[in-house]
Amino acid sequence: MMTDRPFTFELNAPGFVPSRYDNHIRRTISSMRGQYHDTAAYEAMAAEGDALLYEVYELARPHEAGELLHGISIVHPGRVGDEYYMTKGHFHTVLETAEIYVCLSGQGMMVMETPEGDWAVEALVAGRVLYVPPCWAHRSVNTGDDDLITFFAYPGHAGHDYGTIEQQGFRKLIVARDGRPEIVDNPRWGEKIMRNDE
Ligand code: S6P
Ligand code: ZN
Repeated sequence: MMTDRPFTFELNAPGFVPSRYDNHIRRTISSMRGQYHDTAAYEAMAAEGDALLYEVYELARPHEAGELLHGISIVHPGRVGDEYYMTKGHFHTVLETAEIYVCLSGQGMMVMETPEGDWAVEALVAGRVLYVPPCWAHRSVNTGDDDLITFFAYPGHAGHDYGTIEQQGFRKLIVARDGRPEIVDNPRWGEKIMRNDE
């Protein structure tokens, strides 16, 4: 087995962009079709151009158990209708894999749920560490006026299952009510389950 040497990198650049990274992922409005509950607001915004909603800087490591995939996630501030800019969100393909987030800057919320329908929302503020246990899907939501910046690390063999969330979203949405973030039920959640029960 090849043994890598230890390495370091800095997060000193403006906006916490890592001093070294291997992948820079940019997710725009067109990659979020079907994710925002206000479809009219979504279509109006998408028609104006392909706005950048969030970015991820990844350090490439082998996708193997024992490795830790890690990097910086930056969700820009903004809204589609009354819903804040957010990541797609996902379960890990290997469901029993955890993830750790450290909030470096900004204000937001991590929306989480399990396949059994249990849910949790934790506020993200600079200096706060969030442990996402195995089996919890996770989505970062920027509820502030500045970038929401987090450092993340998760097991190399975890993989990403986006499809489950794409089908019905998360159980809870974070929306602006009188200028403040509020947790509300996602009207679309459970549709699939109801159909399956018919
Ligand atoms: C990966 C980890 C983060 C997200 C990033 C973007 O397991 O949770 O790196 O990839 O925050 O979110 P998403 O849902 O588009 O991958
Ligand atoms: Zn993850």
